[in-house]
Amino acid sequence: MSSKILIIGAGGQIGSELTTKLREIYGQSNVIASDINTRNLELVNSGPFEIIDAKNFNAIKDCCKNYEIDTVYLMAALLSATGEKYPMEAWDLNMNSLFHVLNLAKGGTIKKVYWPSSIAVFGPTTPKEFTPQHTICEPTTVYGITKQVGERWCEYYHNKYGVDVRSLRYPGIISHKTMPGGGTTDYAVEIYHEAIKHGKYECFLSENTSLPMMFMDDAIKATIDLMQASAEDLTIRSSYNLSAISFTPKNIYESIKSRIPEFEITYQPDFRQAIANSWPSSIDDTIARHDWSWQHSFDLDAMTDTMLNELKKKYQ
Ligand code: AKB
Repeated sequence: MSSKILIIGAGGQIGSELTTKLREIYGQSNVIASDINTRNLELVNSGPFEIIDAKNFNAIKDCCKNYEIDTVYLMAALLSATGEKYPMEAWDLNMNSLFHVLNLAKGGTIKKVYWPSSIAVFGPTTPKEFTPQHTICEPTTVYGITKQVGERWCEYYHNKYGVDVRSLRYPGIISHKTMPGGGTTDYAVEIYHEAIKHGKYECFLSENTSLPMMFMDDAIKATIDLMQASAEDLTIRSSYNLSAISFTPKNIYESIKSRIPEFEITYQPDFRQAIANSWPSSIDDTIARHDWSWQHSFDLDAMTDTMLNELKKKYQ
């Protein structure tokens, strides 16, 4: 299992927990974390760290050469809500960083690439329930457009140049360790923090907005399982549908309230409601379950138990 790994965007919500897990598996010195900032001190101090702007091809290339990297996880991206505020920046970062890494793989500098896609590739014309792997994808957000186009390029680089690129369409990811930044599904993390800190939460989505979600431990497991799967088993080189749970703000509120009876919620939908309305409610991930035996572990109540227990410790 010898591998030299570079994580670009290691300071982000998924990147930081992925780095910790990969360092556990492959050894600290074999996993190089990189980001444009050094705010996450745990990350910076727990193994090799490089300041890298994901838009800078030469910085990525030099790092790959210096450390003899064979595998890159490209986790840097502007998410759905931020992308609507800064469309050109989202296009620039999300697309150019992907081309940099795919071109390094095409040129033989690296052997394997992981790139996250999202349920944001779907749009209002996509079937909403149990959304299939192959279906109408007409995204209406800049973020969704970058992910849809990125998927096409991943498949193209695989078919045309033999690049071993692997990808998952993440739903909203919930964690007690790291905060998300700039997404539409962020409410499902904020709500737990506010429940513990203030006993109330004002939700920016309406109470019956159902979205696909996943606990972080499942997301990290899925990512590593996919990367460790043998190439012959993989039938999707654009991005795999991936699913665990679906719930509404009302469902998560009730799950928290059954453990914190005084918890209260109000609803004040903002511009993110339109984004949420354009996404599916649930996802059919049969192909991932078949190809590389994907299975999730956390349902809503198991997630609520873990989130509340861990956050109570954190805030005490
Ligand atoms: C977002 O809300 O933008 C992300 C995503 C679903 O990709 N969490």
